[in-house]
Amino acid sequence: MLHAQDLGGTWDLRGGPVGSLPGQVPGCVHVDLLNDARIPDPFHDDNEKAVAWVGRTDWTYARDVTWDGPAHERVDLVFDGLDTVADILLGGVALGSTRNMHRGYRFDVTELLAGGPQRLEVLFTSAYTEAERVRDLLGPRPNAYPEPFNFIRKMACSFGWDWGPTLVTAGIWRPARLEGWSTARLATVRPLATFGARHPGSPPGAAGGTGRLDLTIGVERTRDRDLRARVLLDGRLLAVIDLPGDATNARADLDVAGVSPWNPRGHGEPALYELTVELLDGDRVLDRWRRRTGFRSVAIDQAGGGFVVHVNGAPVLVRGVNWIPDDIFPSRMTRERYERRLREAADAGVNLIRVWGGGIYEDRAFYEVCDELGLMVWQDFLFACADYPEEEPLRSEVVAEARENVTRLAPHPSLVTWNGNNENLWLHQAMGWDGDHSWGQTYYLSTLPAILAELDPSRPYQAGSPWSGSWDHLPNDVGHGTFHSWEVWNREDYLHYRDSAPRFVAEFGWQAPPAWTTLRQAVSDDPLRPDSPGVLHHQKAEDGNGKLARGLTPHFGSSGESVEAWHYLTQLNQVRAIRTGVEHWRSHWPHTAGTILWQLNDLWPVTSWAAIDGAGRHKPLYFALKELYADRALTVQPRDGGLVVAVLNDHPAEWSGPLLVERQDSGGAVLATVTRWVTVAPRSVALIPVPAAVAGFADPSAELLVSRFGDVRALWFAAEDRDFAHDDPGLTVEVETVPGGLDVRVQAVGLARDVLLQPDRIHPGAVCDRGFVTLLAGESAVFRVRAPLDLDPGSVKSPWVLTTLAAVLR
Ligand code: BMA
Repeated sequence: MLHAQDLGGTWDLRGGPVGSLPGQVPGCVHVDLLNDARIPDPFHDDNEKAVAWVGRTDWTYARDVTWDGPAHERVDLVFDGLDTVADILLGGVALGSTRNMHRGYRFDVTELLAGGPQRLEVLFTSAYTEAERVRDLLGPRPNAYPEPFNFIRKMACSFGWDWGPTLVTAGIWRPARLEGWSTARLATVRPLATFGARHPGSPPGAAGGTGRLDLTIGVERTRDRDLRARVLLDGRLLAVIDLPGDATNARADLDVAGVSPWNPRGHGEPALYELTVELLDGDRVLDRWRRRTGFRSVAIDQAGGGFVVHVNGAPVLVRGVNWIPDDIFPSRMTRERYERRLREAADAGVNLIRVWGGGIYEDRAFYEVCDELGLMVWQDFLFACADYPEEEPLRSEVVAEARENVTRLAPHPSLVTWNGNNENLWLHQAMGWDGDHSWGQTYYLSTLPAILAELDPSRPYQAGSPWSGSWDHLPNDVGHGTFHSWEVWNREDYLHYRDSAPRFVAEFGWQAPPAWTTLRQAVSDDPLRPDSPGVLHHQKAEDGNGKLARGLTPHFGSSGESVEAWHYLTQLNQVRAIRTGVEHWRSHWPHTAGTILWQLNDLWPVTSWAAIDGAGRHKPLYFALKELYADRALTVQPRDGGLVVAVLNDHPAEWSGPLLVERQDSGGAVLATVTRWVTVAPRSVALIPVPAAVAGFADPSAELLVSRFGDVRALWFAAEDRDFAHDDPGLTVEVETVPGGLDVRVQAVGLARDVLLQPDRIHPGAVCDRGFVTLLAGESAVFRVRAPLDLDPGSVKSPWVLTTLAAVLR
């Protein structure tokens, strides 16, 4: 049986001016330097600049290795990931060189280790050296940022992005081990599991159906011999596959009766099965591979320019978020962190995560948690915002990396679609990045589709995001395929989200600063201002603060008297913007078949489009997402010169009941009212016109529409906040100490708009269960504040803990 010996732990790290220090495997130099107090925290103030030398330095990780396992015909040295440019030496003998972070490497070290312990050295050359060498060799290529990330196969955003620092690290970022084996080992196992797919149109979605398992096995041998592979599903024998003589490949296409489908969230259970493949020599198990997989079929219906994801034959409204690496040093990620972040997404109503192309192919744990949670994954191939050369030495790296990751991720039912790149087709066209150079088009339109046709025909592929399906239309065409909505944030106002109904919105976003404590802990500016140096250093977007300020003016008239007011208003504006977009687009389902928010998470403390900040704190947007991405939601929308109530029912059951629409004044007096019985079919939207008598505001500065259906409600204001009379809502606040924290009951006499409780201002470890809450006259709400230690009930009265819009604007 194959025997693995982990090489993780403490190695010797050397490089540059620092001499020697402990280096962790898996890990990276920045984290090692930080742990050994050799560099300041690069997340703090502008220390990012002070540590820039680390990325331009060469580093060596070394240790002694001995094979401690049982005697075997072969011993391999295996790296699951090296970041990035490395020469590997064992006992002074060169094993090979690497230049791709997104691949694994394996070296036969049988003879070198036969004689006892040897020194293993991994010599990293600065990624800049290699990227600049390749750039000099192939000639420059345009890209969106002034760093050479498109000349090296390394996480692009480690070179900085419009939400991220430039921290170009190096290291053995994924596990390393020795593997001893004899006769043969399983080199690849590639299961493509679909549900009811043998006859297209056969019953979808139902339990107890037939799955199909298209299984390909690759073996590496030391000797020719008749072998077999035994395939089990949850312990049930599915097949025995022969690998006669010198065969290194085998394939089986199996019907699997009596399985339940894997379904995305909101569409049934995500059934998973344990798939085991055992490589046998007679009755002896040589190697064993085990993963959980699931049976589901995926298609994207692009008829008429649309982009509707179908899983198991049923259309799925995509409520998505874009995912960036959750840590600028991805070797720091743990299964627990993935689990926490992905559960947060699921709890917010998200059903799809897009792994963005400037990051990484994530760890197995990421996809396993998505499998379990029923979160669909859209995986970009790793190209973003640039022209990418198609020549060597990059081309063969791209091919190798794609083949390896398509194979590695094949078992995961959560992975529903592959995407060629982020914005490269669009930017090349829209920016006029012409010139006499290769730029990546061949990868997206031919290389990658050919690899998928061979290795994974079970999943749909799009050449890019955005992409209209062909060059017949511009890549970012609202009428065809995927659309990235960025003009609204960059140049317009968020009300312009309503100007069009794209077929699928794969990116859109609005910035806001992180939680107050996250900002305060990252930036020591005194006084802290929206434009003080540290705050600006933690704002990476071009003219980001200008856009934030210009975004506030049409709605609030000012950008806040104080940094606290700015912080409150920009967070509120982020919520208003995203609410405007999502509610508008959801009201156009199925024409607009989904939205993918830019972005769920951050990888350091920064002002960005994220819903969860770099310290893991929830911005108010996170809580708004729960409403926007709920199965059932209500919104008032302008349509054809009037108003409609859009009843959004992304639920398998019909939704019916009385729809009440009232016009009230801010004191709660009902000025006009209408009630109508409404029935909304499953997975659909009903648009109910609001009669002019109700929709006709007499005094927009003091009136609002309140519509109620089931247990949800929607508010509509005819005036912008700058023109609204923000009277004192007359709040009463009662604080009760309860196990684990405080329950804060807030009661309003009059309309209290956008009440916000910022728990981190009570204690850095405190959390709250809601973001902005608007109370109508006479209403109350309870904010549940929880913390790992006892909280002082009096702290709720501290400045800016509990705030209303009226208090900020008056
Ligand atoms: C798109 C994304 C990212 C970027 C975001 C915000 O370009 O794909 O590259 O961070 O917009 O500008």
